[in-house]
Amino acid sequence: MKRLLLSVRFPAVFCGIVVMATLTAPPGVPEAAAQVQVTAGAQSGDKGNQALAFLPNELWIHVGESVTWTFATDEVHTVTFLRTVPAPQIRPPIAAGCPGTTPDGSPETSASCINSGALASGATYTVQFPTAGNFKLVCLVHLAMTGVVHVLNLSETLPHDQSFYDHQAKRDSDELLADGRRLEGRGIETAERTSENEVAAGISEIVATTGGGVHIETVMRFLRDKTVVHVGDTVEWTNLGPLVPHTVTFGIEPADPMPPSAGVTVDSDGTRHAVIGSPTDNVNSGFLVAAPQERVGFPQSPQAVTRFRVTFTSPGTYNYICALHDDLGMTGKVIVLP
Ligand SMILES: [Cu+2]
Repeated sequence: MKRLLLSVRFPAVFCGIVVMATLTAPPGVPEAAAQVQVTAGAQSGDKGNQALAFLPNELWIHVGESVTWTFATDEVHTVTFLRTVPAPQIRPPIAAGCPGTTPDGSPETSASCINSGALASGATYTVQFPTAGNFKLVCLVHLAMTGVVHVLNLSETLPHDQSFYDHQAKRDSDELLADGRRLEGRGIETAERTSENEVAAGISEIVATTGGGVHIETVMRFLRDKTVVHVGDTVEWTNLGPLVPHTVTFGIEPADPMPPSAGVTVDSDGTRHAVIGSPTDNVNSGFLVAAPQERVGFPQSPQAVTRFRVTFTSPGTYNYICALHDDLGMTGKVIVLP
């Protein structure tokens, strides 16, 4: 994968939850502005199972307090508060930011955008909240990875403390990663039932949470990562989940993996199709992903491409990657026998 930004690369450890002691100031001494510590993302030991989630994704703090997110995974995320005043900002592409990034510790005011940029592997980002209100949080990398920060006036009582958030983050991440293991099992079972020529290119699901947010759990793997066929056979890849795009890329990874490479045609059922004659051919499926679905008041979504077919015309070993997730181990091979 081509990193969108050069984030500081810490050792690839799963950072888990940072526990912060709550200090009570002695009488007469003003308390330091309190700070809540939470996490963006969780992953399995092999990185293949990714919870695309703010953990937890609903927080209550007082005016003047701040929230620090630790980016716990090898997969990148952003902490982004798009501008909402005077009108909601159009969601920008990740490369544009909103625009660019804002410094660590920036204040969220609704009138300008806050954006950490794409971070991973133990990096942290803090946002201050000087005014009361409800502030929606998004990740610019992952559609539907959202959360909310409720900022209350000092006269109101906070419903939860840091230890509650620590427990909730642990529970959410355990549940999501368990869902991921179940999804992976389902993908492998499906592969065992279907023909050798069919490969799941990733599998994912959306889980609704409180506060109007959602979590996404995704398996960044080709389920059946080794396929054995004969010359003249066609292999078909299908992305089995929503929202998380994948590619099937042979040869040199293109600078922009979103569009299909030259020579990729479209079958009558809308599936993209390529013919490969040599293990050195450069062929890219382009993004395979289901379209965001319908919303009242918006134009109908176009039918999206979730499948890719390749017909192999000569024997050999054909290695391929997902151009987005190969650094998480999303790779595969097709062995073509005479
Ligand atoms: Cu992928």
